[in-house]
Amino acid sequence: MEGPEPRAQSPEPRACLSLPLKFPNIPTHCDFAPTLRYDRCSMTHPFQTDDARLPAIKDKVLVGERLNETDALTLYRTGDILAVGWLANYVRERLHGNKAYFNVNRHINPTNVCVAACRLCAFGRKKDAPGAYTMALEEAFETAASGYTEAVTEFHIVGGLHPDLPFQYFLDLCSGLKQRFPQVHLKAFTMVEVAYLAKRAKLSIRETLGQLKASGVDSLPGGGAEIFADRIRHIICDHKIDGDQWLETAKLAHQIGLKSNATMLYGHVENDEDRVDHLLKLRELQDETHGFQTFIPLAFHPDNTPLEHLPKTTGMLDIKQIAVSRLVLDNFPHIKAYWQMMTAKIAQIALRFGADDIDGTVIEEKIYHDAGATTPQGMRRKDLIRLITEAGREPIERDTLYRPVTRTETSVTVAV
Ligand code: V47
Repeated sequence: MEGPEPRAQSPEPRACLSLPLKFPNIPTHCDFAPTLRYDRCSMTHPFQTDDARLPAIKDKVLVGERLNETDALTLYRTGDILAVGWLANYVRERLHGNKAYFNVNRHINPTNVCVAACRLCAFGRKKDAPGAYTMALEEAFETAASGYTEAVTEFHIVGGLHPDLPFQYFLDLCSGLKQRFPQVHLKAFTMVEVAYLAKRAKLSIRETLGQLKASGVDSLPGGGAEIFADRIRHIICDHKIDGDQWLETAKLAHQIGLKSNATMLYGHVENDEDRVDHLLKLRELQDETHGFQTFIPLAFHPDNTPLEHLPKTTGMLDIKQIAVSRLVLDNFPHIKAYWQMMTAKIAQIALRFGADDIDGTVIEEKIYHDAGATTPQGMRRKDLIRLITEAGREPIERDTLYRPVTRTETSVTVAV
């Protein structure tokens, strides 16, 4: 029988976690004690496929050999999702065993005013359009505080490309948040926003990133990457920086010590070759910088966008996208099944098809909900734990840098 050695049993499930007393309105003990419902996930069944192209890929995966463009295209095109899932799960367990990560975070979108008018987007508005908003700094600080009840460890901050807000607004936003919430990690501004801020402030990208870092930015989210191929970018986001500029900005961020994530928007007008090209470009940059932490495939949500005639992605494509990403991005530590985007149910299944992370509590998601997402806008910590536990995985609360977070009755501690 082929496959990994049977794994040692993981430790017993931890006792019920407690929450800090300094946050009112929360019971001191959560009412859900994680129990593992299924046997732990050691893969006892052999690899099987009736697709003659897959055994050669399996041989590479088992010895840790890098997959090439043809392999990646084969993985997209095969109908044998279970075989692809077996391979992705093998890699996922080799890297992370039975652990599945989540965090307690809050999204803050300071403005939805955006000059870009991307066809993929339902969130951005012109300055005077109905529904356009821009938070005053105090309002942004209040928004941050209103999601703080579960002792958030991360603020995820992204917004539109506002034509008038000065660079100083963003620096003050970050320094103000750091002052008020010193222990919260600021994962802020996509490469697209950074490039736009640099242009408006007439600074180099490196200088812009340096000033953002000095004001409190700790890392960058992965948004705005979409699909790097020009042909597709012209259709879905023709006013954004191009793929090379996105990659160059990420490289500069990594060079000054800021980690980042990376995304890929799929399920619109791209084809398999475009997806593979995107993954290989990310893999190439990661070989150079090792600055990416997590890859997050994002399923296109067409509602309320100029592309709303396009069909939504299916569960099968979402799962396959996770699995192929895990297999091709061999130098990315983490693959995230973002539950808000793919639904909690599919994200849970993805934990057995290559994903090791499901993102966090989020609290107030706007970008996907403007585009028709039917998921809740946030999830409680205990529900994330339940989701992971019911997938037979061991829930690990992490901070943005994947350090384990421990909660006691009086504190939240990050292992450094
Ligand atoms: O940049 C916008 C995408 C991104 C739509 O780094 C859309 O941990 C689908 O990047 N349908 C923002 N996608 C979200 C994002 C993200 C989310 C969660 C975690 C992290 C992380 C990053 O959402 C945008 C764009 O690529 N997007 N509109 C839409 N209609």
